[in-house]
Amino acid sequence: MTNAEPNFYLDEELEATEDWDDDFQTGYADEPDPEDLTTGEMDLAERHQLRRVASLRTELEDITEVEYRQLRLERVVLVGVWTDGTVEDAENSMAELALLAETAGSEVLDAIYQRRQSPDPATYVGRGKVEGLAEIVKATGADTVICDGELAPSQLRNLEDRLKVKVVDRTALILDIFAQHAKSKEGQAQVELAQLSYMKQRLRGWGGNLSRQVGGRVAGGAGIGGRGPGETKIETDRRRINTKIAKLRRELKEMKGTRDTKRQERRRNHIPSVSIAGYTNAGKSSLLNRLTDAGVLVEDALFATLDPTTRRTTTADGRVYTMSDTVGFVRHLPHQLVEAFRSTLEEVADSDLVLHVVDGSHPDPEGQIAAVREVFAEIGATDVPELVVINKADQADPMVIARLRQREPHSVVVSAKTGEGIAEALRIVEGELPRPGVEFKALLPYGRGDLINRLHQQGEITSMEHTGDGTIVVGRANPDLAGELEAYAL
Ligand SMILES: Nc1nc2c(ncn2[C@@H]2O[C@H](COP(=O)(O)OP(=O)(O)OP(=O)(O)O)[C@@H](O)[C@H]2O)c(=O)[nH]1
Ligand SMILES: [Mg+2]
Repeated sequence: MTNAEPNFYLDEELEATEDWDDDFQTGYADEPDPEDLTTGEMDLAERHQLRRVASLRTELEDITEVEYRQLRLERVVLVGVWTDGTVEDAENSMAELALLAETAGSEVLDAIYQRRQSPDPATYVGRGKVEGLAEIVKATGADTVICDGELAPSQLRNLEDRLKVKVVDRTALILDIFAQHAKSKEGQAQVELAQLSYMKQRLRGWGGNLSRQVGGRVAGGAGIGGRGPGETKIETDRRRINTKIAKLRRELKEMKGTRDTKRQERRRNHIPSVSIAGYTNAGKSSLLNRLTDAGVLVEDALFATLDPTTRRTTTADGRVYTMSDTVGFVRHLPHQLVEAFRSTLEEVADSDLVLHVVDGSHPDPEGQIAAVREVFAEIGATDVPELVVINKADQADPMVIARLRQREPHSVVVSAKTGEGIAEALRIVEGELPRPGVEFKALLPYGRGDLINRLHQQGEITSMEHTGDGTIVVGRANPDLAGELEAYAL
């Protein structure tokens, strides 16, 4: 796998956003024929294409770029500190870090972890272990070390000094994936805001660290976590970061305004909303596609979806509601991201029902459920009714499914791949949509077919009888509609 175009150079970022009012999407030489593909397939094709283009770019500005381009193909060694839990927990955590690294475009050469009470304040792994780590780095020819946690700037610096390669933490890695995957203007602004707040906290920390700026194999700017500013101009950079952060916040606020308007409109029309949430790669987008024919991007990669997609759909009896797919969660989701994505995540908190998708074939589905619920708590979504959707039943161990069913009685087992359980899931969802609040009985003249239509879409019709004077309808409606029916009440 190759890395995408490094996408975070401060100077470029600051300039690139000057003309943000223009369309962000740029064309590519050989785009797939849009006629033949769903939006999701197009996104996927575009994403793969973007990567390929980045790595195959041939024009060189000067000779030093030859070396520089090789650096982008990151060859990484993973390092973890295992403080509590079982050996499996530690291995799962490292396996996830490896997936994250691969999603970012790196090649994982080796992974090691150490059991310790807590990470070493100076060097993350124990000081005595740094030597051994340096040997592994040398033997494998790695150019980057990724630590499984959020490291203090001094820890990163100390490790870099001793290992002589670039060292990044899990937070920087996740930010990097988000940066590669952000597609909409809002998504890009959110990721950039998160990156800038991460960098701002670290400007001082990188101050004395030449390797971030020049020299050796760790030339400035390349690859994961290297998208920060150099050590020079730190003060000006800090000022520019602050200005940029303020600008992004303003822009995000405007974008949120547009979304709020749409949401209010939905509220006014009493259209119930269902959110699909869950751990990254659980199958949320696949489920949305299954449930609504949405045709959104599905990829075996972490954080494939960053931009929320909302689809309008109807129940078997014709009631309209919306279903939205959104960004996936992960253990220790960097708080800068939760903050930056808050307005997107608030939609989950604001919905009438959350479908919490969990990958039943994952080694630790319970751990994923717990991690997702932590984020629910952070975004104020704990009061929203939740249906646990145990996905990937086609490849999950039946014993694990039974265990999950027992722990999570309010759940349904499905396979978005084969369609198993989907009808049942829809039935439960429809049953849990909020019911219109007002009961009514009315005699509608034949000229008011419009009211009957609206009752089908927004209300609930219990019985309907055609008489000589009109149609007698009994059912439930929302206050607005019930008000309009008042004139014909029986
Ligand atoms: N075997 C099997 N694979 C599935 C099923 N549902 C989804 N997948 C696969 O799981 C991977 C992730 O699916 P997505 O729908 O992209 O997952 P997501 O939760 O939207 O992931 P992110 O957007 O990255 O957070 C893809 O390779 C899907 O084909 C299922 O029921 N069975
Ligand atoms: Mg998705």
